[in-house]
Amino acid sequence: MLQGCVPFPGEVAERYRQAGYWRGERLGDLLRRWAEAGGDRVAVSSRDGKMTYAELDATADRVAAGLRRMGLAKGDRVVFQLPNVVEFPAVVFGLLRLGALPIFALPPHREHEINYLASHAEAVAYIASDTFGGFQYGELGAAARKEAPSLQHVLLLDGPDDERSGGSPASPNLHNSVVNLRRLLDEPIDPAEARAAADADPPDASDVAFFLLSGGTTGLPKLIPRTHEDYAYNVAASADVCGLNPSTVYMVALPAAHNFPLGCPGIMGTLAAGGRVVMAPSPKPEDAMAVVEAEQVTITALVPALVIRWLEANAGERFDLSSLEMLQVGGARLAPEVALRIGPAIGCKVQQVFGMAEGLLNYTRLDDPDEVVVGTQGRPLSPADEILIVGPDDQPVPDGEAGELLTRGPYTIRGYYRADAHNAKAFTADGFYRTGDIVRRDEGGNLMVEGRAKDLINRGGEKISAEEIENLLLAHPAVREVAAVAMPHPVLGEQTCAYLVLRPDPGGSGVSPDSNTLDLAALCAYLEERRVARFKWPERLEILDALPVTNVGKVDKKKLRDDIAAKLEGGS
Ligand code: OOB
Repeated sequence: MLQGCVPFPGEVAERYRQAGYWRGERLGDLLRRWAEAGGDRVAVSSRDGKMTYAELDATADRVAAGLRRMGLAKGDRVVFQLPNVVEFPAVVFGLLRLGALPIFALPPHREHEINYLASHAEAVAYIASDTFGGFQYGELGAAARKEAPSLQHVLLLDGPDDERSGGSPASPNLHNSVVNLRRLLDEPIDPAEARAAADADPPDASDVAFFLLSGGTTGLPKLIPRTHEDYAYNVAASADVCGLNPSTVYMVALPAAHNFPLGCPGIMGTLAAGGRVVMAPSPKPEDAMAVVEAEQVTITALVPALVIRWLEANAGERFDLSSLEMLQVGGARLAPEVALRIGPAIGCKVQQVFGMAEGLLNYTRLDDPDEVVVGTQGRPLSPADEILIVGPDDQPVPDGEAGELLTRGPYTIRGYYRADAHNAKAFTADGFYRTGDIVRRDEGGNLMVEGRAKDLINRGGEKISAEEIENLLLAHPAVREVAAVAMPHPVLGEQTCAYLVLRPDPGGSGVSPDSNTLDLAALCAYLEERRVARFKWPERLEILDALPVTNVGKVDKKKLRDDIAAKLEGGS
């Protein structure tokens, strides 16, 4: 097991193997099996191209072989920021075969996040698209290379190529250069040779396969190490519960690197079932619905904010969405009123998914009655998922009452990567993960998410750590105190409101003389200068003389949340 990760205890691992949850499967080998079964069928497509199962398998080998020639090896960490392109699965499976560990960053992440990931994990490579959504990701690679001495390779899909003048990926002087990823994907090398190179030094099924990012409640995002066999189970069980089969056409509308579209059942579950994955360029209603119509999509996953946008865009009337059998909704609270509108407007079934990158997945089932699908967030995927609902004393609350959800199971991590101090708080001594979600359970075992004990803002499914924003804003010379809280938003669910106390005498204390005029635009400019992902920027600023505190002296965030909700309610 990689240093800095917390392994499952030996006897627990043994139990999961005995019970058949873990089958000693490596994700890279699974693709071989799927390719043997699927062959010439299309595995993945986008408006830019497609790959059959056989092509996906062979391309993953070429990527692995090319990366190995560049010097990458088992256990190396790779910051991975590809958007929803048709090459996404091939590059991921290439890394998985090599045993190199992608760290799944999201397209909106900028230098602040990427530099941290590269340094914290001592990544050796950065992989992204050259440009996407008008942004040049090469800049992030170059910046990360300055920040993280470990980072040797920047691979950009369709980007510049330092070696274009005749070199090959085999050339050792590729170190410290920018490489066009396309060259690895298309390298004319013998398939058997590529396969031998891909499989030369395979990882163990119990090894970490990749890192997902946690929404994070502390200053910086935590890395979530998922193993080959835990994720193989996550994917297979999810595909099963969602009834995926060879006629499934799954559209990736959310960022492919997020756990939900990646493996719940998502891309990997669709491939496991022999179906077809369609990469949508964006989740915007017009773009995504045109893809549903053109590709005869049968299932997709959205966050509630996007569902609302689809409904507002009159999805069902403007596009033929009759192929769509099921809409999975998760990542944030789905209001029952919204859930009820989906069937009539879009003509498909709804499945609520309450999941987390750390592991535990809850799904409403395909044959659940309407009141369960509309009114609950489903029940655990696995019979081996252990659920505790506890009060502030960590003792279970009486049946039917709300408390914090703790969980343990065959696909839930036992610790974050390189985070000993945080792990001591985020996990109980006997290995339960403290989800920070306040839930209630009905007699059927279905969970209802009632609130949150953790200090984060859930902006349409994108998680923002309040502490991270507070630390950033505290570094501003005009800011003395700050509290970031969630404010209600009709579509996104929540947005960030920053409450600030300014320094009394900016002039006298040596800070910039205009700092007492601090407004939202100035604050956002400040965060932009620090290259912080835009979704984390506060969308409202409130200036106070002092922050309210509780009787133990902590900032009273509940009071602030109530204050901003009341202001919005009152129209100010
Ligand atoms: C998914 O994963 P993350 O890691 O981005 O966020 C997890 C957190 C949960 O702890 C919970 O606070 C919230 O997001 N959440 C929900 C929810 N699904 C997630 N809150 C209310 N209702 C829901 N249905 O968000 C994620 C991972 C895999 C599948 C689906 C979602």
